[in-house]
Amino acid sequence: MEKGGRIRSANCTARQRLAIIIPFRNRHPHLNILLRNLIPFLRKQMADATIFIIEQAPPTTFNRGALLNIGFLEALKTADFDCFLLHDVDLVPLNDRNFYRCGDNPRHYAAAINKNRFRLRYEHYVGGVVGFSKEQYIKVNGHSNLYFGWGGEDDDLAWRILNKTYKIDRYDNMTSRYLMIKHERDKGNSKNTERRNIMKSSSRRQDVEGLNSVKYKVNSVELCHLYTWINVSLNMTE
Ligand code: UDH
Repeated sequence: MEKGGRIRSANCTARQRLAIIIPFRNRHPHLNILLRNLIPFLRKQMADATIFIIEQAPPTTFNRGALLNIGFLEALKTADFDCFLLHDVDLVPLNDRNFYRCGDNPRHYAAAINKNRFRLRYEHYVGGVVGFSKEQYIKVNGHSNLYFGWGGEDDDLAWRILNKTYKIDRYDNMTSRYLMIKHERDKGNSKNTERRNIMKSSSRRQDVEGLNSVKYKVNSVELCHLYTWINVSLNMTE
């Protein structure tokens, strides 16, 4: 692998350059397991992929949506990526044919998770692992930044996708299987009890709140062997 966590085949030029964006705080054992599986998986798919870990500094409550927006913006400062895989740290793909590439619509990859008995949780579920081309993510204006704590940001994203007349693409149930590494709810990420209220204004604020309004400060960027590690603080004026 190249410094900063780029994987690519020596004898094949991939059509798309992928950024794998992992929102992160205090889940080191999960990250080790994921990388041990994800790197060989990407190699088999002959991907040209760079892994970015976007770590949220304390003390603010975890905000997965904002971290994914930041990952998208920071990755683009390093290279002109075509396709963005927004990837939870605790989801290990089980089928090598779950092809990490972008197409005409955003794609929800993690449709069949062991925790949900390998069934889609509900029709518009887009949690866990979802992929966008650069144009698609800009058009939906990324995730909302308003969801601090667990829940809501993924359902808000589903509406953003559908509002912009995209479909949610998925592979079949055998292909889109994942193992979720068992865990309890994290400290600093309690259930967001306001999530349903915030969702009510989802469509109204889509174009002005999201990727184009996220506020953050980059504390450090480290180009490591397996990934680029970016530590950020939220809600800071730049
Ligand atoms: N994440 C972190 N650190 C945190 C919180 C979240 O890294 O403190 C990231 C990580 O990539 C994780 C993702 O955000 O995979 C999603 O958060 P999550 O794993 O908490 O979401 P999930 O829906 O959690 O998987 C279900 C709650 C499980 C509670 C089980 C109680 N028995």
